[in-house]
Amino acid sequence: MKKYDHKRIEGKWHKEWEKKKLYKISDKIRGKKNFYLLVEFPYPSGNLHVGHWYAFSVPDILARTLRMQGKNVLFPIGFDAFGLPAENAAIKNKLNPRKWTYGNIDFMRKQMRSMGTSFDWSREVVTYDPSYYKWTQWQFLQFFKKGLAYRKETAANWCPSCKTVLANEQVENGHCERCKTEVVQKNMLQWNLKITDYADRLHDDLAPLDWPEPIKDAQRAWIGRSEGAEISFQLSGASFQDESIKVFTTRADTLYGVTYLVLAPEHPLLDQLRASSFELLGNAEEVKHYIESARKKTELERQENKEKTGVELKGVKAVNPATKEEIPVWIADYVLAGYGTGAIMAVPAHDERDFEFATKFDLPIVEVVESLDIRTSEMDTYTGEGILVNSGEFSGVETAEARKSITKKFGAPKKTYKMRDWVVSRQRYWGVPIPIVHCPKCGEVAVPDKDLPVKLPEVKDYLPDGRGKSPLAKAKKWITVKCPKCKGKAERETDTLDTFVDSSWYFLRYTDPKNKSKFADAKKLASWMPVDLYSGGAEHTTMHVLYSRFWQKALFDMRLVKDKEPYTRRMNRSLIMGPDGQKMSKSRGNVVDPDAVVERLGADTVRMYLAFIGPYTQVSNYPWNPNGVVGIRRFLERIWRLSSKVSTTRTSDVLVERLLHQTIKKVGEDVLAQKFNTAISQLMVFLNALEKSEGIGREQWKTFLCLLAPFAPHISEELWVELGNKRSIHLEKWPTYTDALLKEDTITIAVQINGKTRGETRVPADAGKDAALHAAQEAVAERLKGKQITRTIFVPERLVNFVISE
Ligand code: ANZ
Ligand code: ZN
Repeated sequence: MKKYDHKRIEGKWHKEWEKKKLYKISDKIRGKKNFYLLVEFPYPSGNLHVGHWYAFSVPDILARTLRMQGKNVLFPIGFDAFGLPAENAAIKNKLNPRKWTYGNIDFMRKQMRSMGTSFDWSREVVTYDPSYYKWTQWQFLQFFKKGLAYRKETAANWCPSCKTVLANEQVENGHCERCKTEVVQKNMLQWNLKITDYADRLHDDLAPLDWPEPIKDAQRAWIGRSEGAEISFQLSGASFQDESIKVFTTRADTLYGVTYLVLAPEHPLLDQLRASSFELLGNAEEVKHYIESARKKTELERQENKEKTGVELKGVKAVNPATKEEIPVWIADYVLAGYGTGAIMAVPAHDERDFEFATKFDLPIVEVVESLDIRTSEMDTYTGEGILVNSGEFSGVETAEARKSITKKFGAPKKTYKMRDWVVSRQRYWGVPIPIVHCPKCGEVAVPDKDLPVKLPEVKDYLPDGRGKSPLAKAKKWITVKCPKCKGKAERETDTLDTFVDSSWYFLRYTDPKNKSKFADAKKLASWMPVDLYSGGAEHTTMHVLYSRFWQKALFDMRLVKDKEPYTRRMNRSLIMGPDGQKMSKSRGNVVDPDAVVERLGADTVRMYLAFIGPYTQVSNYPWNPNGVVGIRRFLERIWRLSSKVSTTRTSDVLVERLLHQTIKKVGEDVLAQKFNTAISQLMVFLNALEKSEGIGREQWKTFLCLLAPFAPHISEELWVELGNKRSIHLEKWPTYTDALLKEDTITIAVQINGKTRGETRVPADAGKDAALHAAQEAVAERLKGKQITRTIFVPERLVNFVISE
């Protein structure tokens, strides 16, 4: 017997499959249903890590199984090649991002082929390819024309030392992660997408989706819909009479308990004051100073539970519309400018933050809600529901009811969202140029379709610019254009698009990747969309999955796609940790290099080990276990050796035959449920039985190889061909099982006397009641001797209980 030489086998089959275009698919195959299995495309980091193997080779088991089960499966791959992660890595390696990315993709393609995944490479999509980003730009312009893309002053994280805008993720406790300088908030003109227009639909359309609840909950939390009321407070005092302050509250029922208002330091009223009448304030200097210091903090810091700070706007008073009393107006940074109206009504008796603030600054506290639960302690703030007190005509009314009636009388119902519009402009080089021309006469003008794509020019200096402008701003020749409208002298937009824009529609392009006249043909979209199953990382639950749902809905409204939702199902996968149970990282030295393991043990072993490591979609952390990998390798070697035991005559071992049918059923069902680990356990149980059996029938062996094929595509193909088969095992049909053969033919029945188990007996599975009772009586004959059976209880296939008189 030849030895199991994984290198020879795997190399051979990769070439063979590619030559035969085994995984190239058509959009329609008669008699077959389409299934779209999507995995998140990687960014070209340069080297495949175990996480990539886990992300691609395990879902490949599902793709292969579905194909064998008669589905026409789209299982595509590509590269998310633009964007900050790629650009930062390139800069770190002192390479032009273009060079760096191209090189990495070539390398990664080779590595990915070594996994033996059944991707249809002819549909590869690469986001930096002009034939792709032409359509990213085109779609952006559709958003622009519909008013869904707009440019506006937006607060951004600005590092005064690096002189660049930072993403939220690059700010650590208010400091730049690179130079440790304090980050400030700076208003900059930025392109935004109006995702907030879709907040309600993004929230409401989750309910009917068959997704795991935690994923839906995470999206709902991100959208952060809050239902409450807007209430206006008139200002008083000579110079502020015409002004009012609007607040957002979820507790309109507490209006009689409002003892002061608080504005965010960035509230527009303050800008207004600054322009005209700042000196009317009794403490203008103090206020200015406070506003400055608040500006230096990030939003996160301001929300942290630190000691509250704030200053009163001396000389300004507001009127509580319910009590008609004059109350003070403060500014404090625990109130955020971007949420609600940027102003709150403070109810220190029933809100903890307000209570803390009121106690610190000695502001009045008026109780207006009494708990109905007598166990509630009378200390501090009561934030629950109850009955109104001290609330004029509303005293005695329950809070829920009062919320409605007080809102009606003094304000208006209002929904607010935590989600903000999506800032998509980046002052960076490595991205899709925003296809807009700025004309001094016509303003923002869309680049005409015929001039798309606006190609990213090659530049020498691609490093982020000190003034917070994209390096493209220095490509003078590229910038200068004629205005498409008036033909006057104009300039191109120099910001590029956030990579999350590129990845918001890549799954649409897979359906028709080569189309030159549309982003995808409607027929092709119809044959594949929506995605049947989207498998990805938990870190993309909110941003990417939410952005792409928004994108899809916007395209839907423009009648460019037919589905309101892009993904029928979304599943998150678990994480592979280093052997020490910690996240793999170079600094910890616990990174497992998949290439080395593949070299030593083979791709089939690595794939199958990862599938075996634990439930795939449970979102837990599994440490890489070197012994576990070797265990799988041994399993494959046992299979290899067993092939020499195969005989042409079918074995008569009915036990093996029955187990085989049980295995077909279980493996099939488990794979569809993405329980790859238990499917493999079943294959192991079956292999044990095969090893013990006298001979192995050829048909049984063939069936077993078919079950193994999705998990270990190379070794199964090799053993398959060795049997004399001419056609690839991966074109075989999934084996079917016979129900009748699944049943155990004898079963064990417990025998009880007066409810206590006294023995057991085996009877044929199809034995009737009489036969079972007879066998049971025999099993406990000794104990029944001379006793009177008064009653017999029979639970089919489980037990017999004899009730006797003592
Ligand atoms: C009065 C009140 C009384 C409130 C009470 C709560 C309890 P969610 O559920 O997160 O939407 N709020 C409103 N705008 C704010 C802002 N820009 N920055 C900080 N806080 C803000 O929270 C809504 C509540 O958060 C609102 O209801 C408001 O305080 C506060 F017993 O109004 B409430
Ligand atoms: Zn013009």
